[in-house]
Amino acid sequence: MSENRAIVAMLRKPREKFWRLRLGELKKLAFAAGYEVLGEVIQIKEAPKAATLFGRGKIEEMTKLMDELKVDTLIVYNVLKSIQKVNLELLTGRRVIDRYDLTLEIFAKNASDAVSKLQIELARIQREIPYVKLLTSLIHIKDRPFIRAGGEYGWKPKIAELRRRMKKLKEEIARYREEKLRQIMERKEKGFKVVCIVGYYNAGKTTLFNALTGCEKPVSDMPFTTLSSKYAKLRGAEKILLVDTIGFVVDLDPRIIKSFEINIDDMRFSDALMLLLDASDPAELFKIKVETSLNILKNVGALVNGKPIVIGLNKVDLVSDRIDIESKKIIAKEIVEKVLKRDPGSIVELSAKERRGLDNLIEKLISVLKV
Ligand SMILES: Nc1nc2c(ncn2[C@@H]2O[C@H](COP(=O)(O)OP(=O)(O)O)[C@@H](O)[C@H]2O)c(=O)[nH]1
Ligand SMILES: [Mg+2]
Repeated sequence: MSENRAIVAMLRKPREKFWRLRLGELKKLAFAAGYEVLGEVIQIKEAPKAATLFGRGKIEEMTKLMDELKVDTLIVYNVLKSIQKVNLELLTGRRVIDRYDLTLEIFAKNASDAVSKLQIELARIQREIPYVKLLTSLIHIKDRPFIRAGGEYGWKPKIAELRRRMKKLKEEIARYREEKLRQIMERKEKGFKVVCIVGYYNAGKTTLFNALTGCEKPVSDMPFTTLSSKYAKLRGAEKILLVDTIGFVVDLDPRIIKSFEINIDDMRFSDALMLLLDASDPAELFKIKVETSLNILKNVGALVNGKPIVIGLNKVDLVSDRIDIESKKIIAKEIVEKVLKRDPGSIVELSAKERRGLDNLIEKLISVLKV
């Protein structure tokens, strides 16, 4: 059986909206993590089963499908509790991962710098501890006659080791964070203004960053190509720095956001945000992205004290219909008004790839920063 053959499964409520879209995004993540998704199973249910998420019949159906398709990984859209994960693994005989694990797998694949690696390891350990605890306690029940042979005590050192490692990682990350904050303060003291480019993956943030700074950071349509943040001077402006950082994904788990605190600091301590949107997204997805981006930014404290936010509608080269572009501008404007209770001003149309609309954007950035 190939390691990378998978099916996806989702539990959704009867009247859940946009589930097809969300499942589609999960499949894109799976693809980015290196999986071949060969099938899907959906259960429509008001409330999940506490112990297994899915019902028995559905689990049998999944197992049968995985046998037929020779699949050994079950990717679950819903974020699983440890008990649900363990039970699904026992019942299906497959490796089971959820949306959270999947995101971490992509991070791990793409992390090249030390601090991203540390942050990922921490997130993984935080996930692993309750799982290992539960798993070993189950084994311990099953092997009751052997408790004395190390069953009971066997897992305790493992958990202790994970806890020690977790403590060490937290300390190391804190040191990086301190250093990072020191650099941020130093830039401020030197009179630099910082614009942080934010938005979903694939919006074109890195392409725009490269076009505006002359850098050559790698660009791709895969999520989380950019993990570490990079600062560079905006061309034509001596005192403005741009920072390109990690992108959002649909249904991003708050714990993942938390584990990328260092990147979030770039958003928090910037003088303005540049929210980049993809004009070629279908309207419903576009809406979800604008709304969640703003909510994440608000929740992490990146939009306090009336910090200016410039909204860029990128990839207009892909949209030939003028009405489509205008309607997306209206959607974005309405959502900003609803979520932030303020007027975003004019929304800048651009094509980072074809370098259209960039002068207009630079002008707008300079004007909101009042430099
Ligand atoms: N057609 C078109 N493609 C773009 C544009 N900007 C970026 N892209 C493409 O979109 C994909 C994602 O770009 P990237 O800059 O890595 O996005 P990021 O994830 O937001 O950093 C790449 O394949 C880019 O070539 C644009 O203005 N027009
Ligand atoms: Mg990028």
